[in-house]
Parts: sequence; structure tokens; C-alpha cells
Amino acid sequence: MRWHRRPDFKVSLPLVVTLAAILLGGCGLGKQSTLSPAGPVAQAQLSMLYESLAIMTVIFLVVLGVFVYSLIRFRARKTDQALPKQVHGSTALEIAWTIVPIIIIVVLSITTVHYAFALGTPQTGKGTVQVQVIGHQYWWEFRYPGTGVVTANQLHIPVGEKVNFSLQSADVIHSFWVPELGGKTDLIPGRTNNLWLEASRPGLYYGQCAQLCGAGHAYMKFTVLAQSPADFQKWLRHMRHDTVSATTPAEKAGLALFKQNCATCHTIQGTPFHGTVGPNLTALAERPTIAAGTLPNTAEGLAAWLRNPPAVKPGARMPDLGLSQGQIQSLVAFLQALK
Ligand code: HEC
Ligand SMILES: [Cu+2]
Repeated sequence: MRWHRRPDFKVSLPLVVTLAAILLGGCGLGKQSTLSPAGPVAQAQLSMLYESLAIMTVIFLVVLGVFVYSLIRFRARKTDQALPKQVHGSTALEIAWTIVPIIIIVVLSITTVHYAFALGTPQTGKGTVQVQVIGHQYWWEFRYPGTGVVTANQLHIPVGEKVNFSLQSADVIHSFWVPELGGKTDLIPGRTNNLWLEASRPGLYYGQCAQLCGAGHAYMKFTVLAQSPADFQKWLRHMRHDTVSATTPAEKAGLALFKQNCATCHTIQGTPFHGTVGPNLTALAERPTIAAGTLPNTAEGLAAWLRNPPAVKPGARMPDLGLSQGQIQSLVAFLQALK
């Protein structure tokens, strides 16, 4: 009888390398990398990662060493006459490999619990800023208690100061994460979680909801603008609008359309519009993106959004309002004047 030939199955090295490069590319030092910490919290979290990696490396090397040693030392030899002496159990070994893992787990859990409590305890002291974060399907609301300032999807924080976040959800579980600054703490309906972060250098950092929360989850991003404390205070003052400007005919038409179609869901400071279903649009023109990082905040981006939000962003809670091209143009002019 002849055996069937095994099918030729060759693993192509270039293919493996390409696939690995694509997959590992996601872990690189990019906009959202825990490997390039920009503040003490991210730094502490990264140290913990390295600490457990070091322990795991030692275990790996010891196990591999024993394994390779046994393979060579106890290999079958031509001169072997019978089975070697059979051994069943070793009390000393059993005790050792029970106690050593317990010690490792205790060490790891002490550091984990220490950091979990340290990072979840609201900080006090001069310059500490409070921000209330409310997660919505699929966008972020940021409130600055005591200032009346409410914004969405772009967080402003002062550099070098601790920022306390209180995390809440308006609907389902979300998770707040800015890889370069730290975090990944859940926003759970009906309770408030705490987290503090600090940015050591000014810049724009990228955040993302880290808990699958529905169809639009992948589009639930936000940015964190870390600015000098003076600029941050200036921004807070600037956000307290008494009026909005609608001067050109298009802007005025946009304002009227907004009152009819949008005011039930959106607030704009300095106007009588106080809807709370959607993001607060005060100074909207200053955000880099709209719809939580889905589109650039340009005339084209805004027009695409107003034409049909759920077509642009799956699951978006803003309906297609059936606006005409002309209406969209006026609304875009009005929105771009919100500074
Ligand atoms: C039924 C409530 C509702 C109505 C009406 C509504 N919106 Fe929205 N809007 C939302 C929600 C919810 C979002 C958040 C969508 C998301 O990002 O997932 C949103 C997002 C937006 C955004 C993006 C804001 C940001 O910072 O990301 C803009 C701009 C906007 N709406 C403008 C308008 C305009 C202009 C109108 C009127 C023509 C309007 N909306 C009518 C609920 C509404
Ligand atoms: Cu999510």
C-alpha cells in the first residue's frame, strides 16, 4: 500500500515577515502608544509592564534551560539496555514549584493594587484641575465643574498639573484611555470612577474608547490638548461666551435653521439653545475633528456629516435630517463661525 503524498505546504518567509510587520505596526511608537509615556501615570504603568515582563523573561529562560538540559542530558543512547530508573514525584520539587509562583503572584499583586489605588485616588494640591467625563454612545462630554464650561471630544488640560477625572456614563460601559498619558478606566452607568492624569510636555494626545460599546465604538475617539497653564486658563475664559457671531447672510440663515432643526439636541453658549442629547457645540470651529474623530472639522467634513450622520458613522445618534444642499451650506457657514 502506498501512502498518500502529503500536500506541499510551504510557509513563505516573506509572507510571514510582511504579516508580522503589519500586525506589529499597530504596536509601534505611534499616536496611541503606551511605549512613549508623556506623563507620570503612563510612566508608572509602563514600569509595571516592564517589571512583569522581566519576571516572565526569567521564568521563561529557567524553564527553557531545564528543558534543553534534560533533552541533551537524558537523550536515548545506542548503549541503553533498558528503560532508565523511573521516578514518581519529588516532594522538594513540588513544594518549590508551588511556593515560587505564589511569591511571584504576591509581588505582582502588591504592585498592581498599589498602583490601582494610587492612580484612582483624586489628587489634591495647588493647580489640580477637575474634569467630569461623561461617555455617550459614541462621543465624549467634558465638563469643568465650577466654570460652566462644557465641551466635547477635545479635552484641554494644563501641562505639569494633575488633572482629576470623574468618569460617568450616560448609557452603556465605555472606557477612558489616552495611551501616552495613561488610564484605561471604565465609565460605568450608575457609578463614578476616578482617575488622575498629568501631561509632562505640551502637545496633542490621542484617546479612544477602550470598551466595545456598540456599532460606533471604533469611532469614539477624542483628543487631549495639553497646553501651558496660562493658555489653559485663557481657553476656559474664552469658552464662557455671552453671544455668538452670525454676521454674513449665510451665517444668519444658518442660525435660523439651527434654531429649527438642531436646538432640541445641541447647546451653544451665548444662545437660547440648550439641548443636551448631542455634544455641546460652543466654539465648535476650534475642534480638530467632528463626531469624535470621525471626520476632519472642515467645510467638507461638516457638510458630509450634516448630509447623513449614520451613513458616515455607524450607529450615530444624530438622525439624517433631510436637509437640502443650500441648507447644509448655510449651517456649515454658521458652525464655522462658532469660535
Ligand atoms: C436628535 C438629536 C440631534 C439633532 C436634532 C441634531 N443633532 Fe447633531 N448630534 C447629535 C448627536 C447624538 C451627536 C453625536 C454623534 C456622534 O459623534 O456619535 C451629534 C453631533 C453633531 C456634531 C459633531 C460635534 C462634535 O464635536 O463632534 C455637529 C457639528 C452637529 N451634531 C451639528 C448638528 C446640526 C447643525 C444639527 C441641525 C441641522 C444637528 N446637529 C441636529 C444629536 C442631534
Ligand atoms: Cu466604546
